[in-house]
Amino acid sequence: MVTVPVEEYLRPAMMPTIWCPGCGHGIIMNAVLRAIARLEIPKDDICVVSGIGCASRAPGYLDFNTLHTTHGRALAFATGIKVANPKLRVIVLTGDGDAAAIGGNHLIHAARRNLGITTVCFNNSIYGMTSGQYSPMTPSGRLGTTAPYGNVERNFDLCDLVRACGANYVARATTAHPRQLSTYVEHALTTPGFAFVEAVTQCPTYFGRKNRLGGPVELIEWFKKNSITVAAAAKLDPADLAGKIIIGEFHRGDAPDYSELYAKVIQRAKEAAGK
Ligand SMILES: Cc1ncc(C[n+]2csc(CCOP(=O)(O)OP(=O)(O)O)c2C)c(N)n1
Ligand code: SF4
Repeated sequence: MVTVPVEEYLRPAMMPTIWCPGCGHGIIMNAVLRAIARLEIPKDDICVVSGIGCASRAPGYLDFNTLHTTHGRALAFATGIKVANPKLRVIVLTGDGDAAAIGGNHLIHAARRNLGITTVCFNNSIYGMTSGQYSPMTPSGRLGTTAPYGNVERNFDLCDLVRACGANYVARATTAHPRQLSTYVEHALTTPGFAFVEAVTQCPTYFGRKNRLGGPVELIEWFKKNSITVAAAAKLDPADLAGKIIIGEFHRGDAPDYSELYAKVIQRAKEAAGK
């Protein structure tokens, strides 16, 4: 196995992390760093943006240009950064609450614009930082602080949503599949346009405990047992997919990147002004 050093991307002064023992967020952060290391992207070319939440603490530990913004608005800040400086590799690290609840509007429009931002959504199916309220990614029937008798809402399929909105790259893996996850982040970083990776992860402190699913090991085992590849899922009846986590690459398109189109607008404006 080839070892990829990621220490140079960390800020030791910010350690230890705020994450609970067994939280999956560190696995995702590691997968992102390994993808960056394999691509040998210079640190100064990267800008990592987050909102608020346990997941959104990740950029604080990373030695790139980083922005820890407001809850739900990571993609709004990232959009401004990318439009102002299209040469930057802009990466958004966000939670399922941050991206799909308060930030849902920004997510659909970022995907619709197909602006070249790589978004990694740390989906632990709950609001971790604020003690376990249900999120738009909490599966129906599951328990949360605000759903003590079971969540009656249906959860989004975030990959379906983002794909339908027009993103060029959409994939999902879990913390039980860290290498696959890292490969998908690498593909996301090398696909022009909006790229989205859903990383299904464990929150043993709230989701695991409230739903009596056990600790981190049991949750990872549960991901392994209940994951099914896109190819295998395509052969099954939708009813047989209830409760399953479909993993794999859902879409790789080549629709024009917003920055490309916007550069042409700038050119046309300059020509019209005789510059
Ligand atoms: C405008 C605003 N509303 C609500 C909050 C409270 N808040 C902080 S983090 C959070 C949810 C975080 O959940 P998620 O994004 O899923 O990340 P996790 O903590 O689970 O990793 C909420 C509701 C806030 N900080 N700002
Ligand atoms: S509360 Fe959950 S998501 Fe937050 S650090 Fe702890 S285990 Fe991770």
